[in-house]
Amino acid sequence: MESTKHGAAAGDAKPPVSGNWTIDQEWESYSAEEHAVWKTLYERQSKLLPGRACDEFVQGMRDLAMDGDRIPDFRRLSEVLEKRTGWSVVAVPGLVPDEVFFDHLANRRFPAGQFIRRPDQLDYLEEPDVFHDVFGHVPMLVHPVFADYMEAYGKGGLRARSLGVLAHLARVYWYTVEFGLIGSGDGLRIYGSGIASSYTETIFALEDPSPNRIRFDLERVMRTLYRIDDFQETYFVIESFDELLALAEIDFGPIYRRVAALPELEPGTIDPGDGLLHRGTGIYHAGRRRV
Ligand code: HBI
Ligand code: FE
Repeated sequence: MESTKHGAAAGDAKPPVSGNWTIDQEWESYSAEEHAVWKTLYERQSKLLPGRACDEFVQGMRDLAMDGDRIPDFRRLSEVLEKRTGWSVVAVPGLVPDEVFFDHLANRRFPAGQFIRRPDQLDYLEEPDVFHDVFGHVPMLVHPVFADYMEAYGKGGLRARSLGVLAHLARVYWYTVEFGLIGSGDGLRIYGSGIASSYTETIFALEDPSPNRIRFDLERVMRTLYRIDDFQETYFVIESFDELLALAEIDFGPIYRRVAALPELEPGTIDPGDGLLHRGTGIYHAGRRRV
């Protein structure tokens, strides 16, 4: 069947999905309203992040030369990335199955949601859209060490899945790639995309007294449950991106076995062995639980 970009009847038809779930971004088909949503989000975050996101993130934004006026064209982002780190950005309809997701990462392709949130969803949605994926994730893929870590995560994901321990590895992804903080000479900075793509969580993660901030420790993180529907109760802090990439050198096999024998930790728990940087007041989530 012919696809049409102009027929009103085809307005909500999704592009065809291929074996690895990629679709055409169909950049020319975004409406003025969709570009306007990007602009609102982009302008808010690009003002907020300098001095809050780590320098590597801000530098990545500059190198990509994203434009506040338009949703970026993945072909252009990929040209920049391919020269820098050999990554590319491919379009997907939304969440894809774990093995598909990992296979893309293992091959240095970042699967980015093609759609953009509606104007009434500016602050929160669960499916990754083009703003979260492109604004939040792609700047760090310009950084060679982080780019290698992401590939290693894809490879590790395929392995973890075959060992039946994906939940443990997914927590590492969550608390690093999505919600990670990093120490700098000037205090804590953001590198996690779930924080960097959210106005309210940017402030909460760095400045609010409520959440715990704890030194990253691999086994500790593997044991820690997380929230997908609200701000995190705990953020884990790395010292450098080399610390992350060093994880790729470790054999996770024995670690998965050790962790399986230990109890899981609730998102807000503080454990006696923690490198506690800030003991959260917990007020934010306590308030939410009462209502
Ligand atoms: N699909 N598009 C997309 N984006 C993700 O971040 C993603 C996914 N599928 C699975 C997944 N993440 C996670 O569940 C894994 O990291 C475990
Ligand atoms: Fe994400």
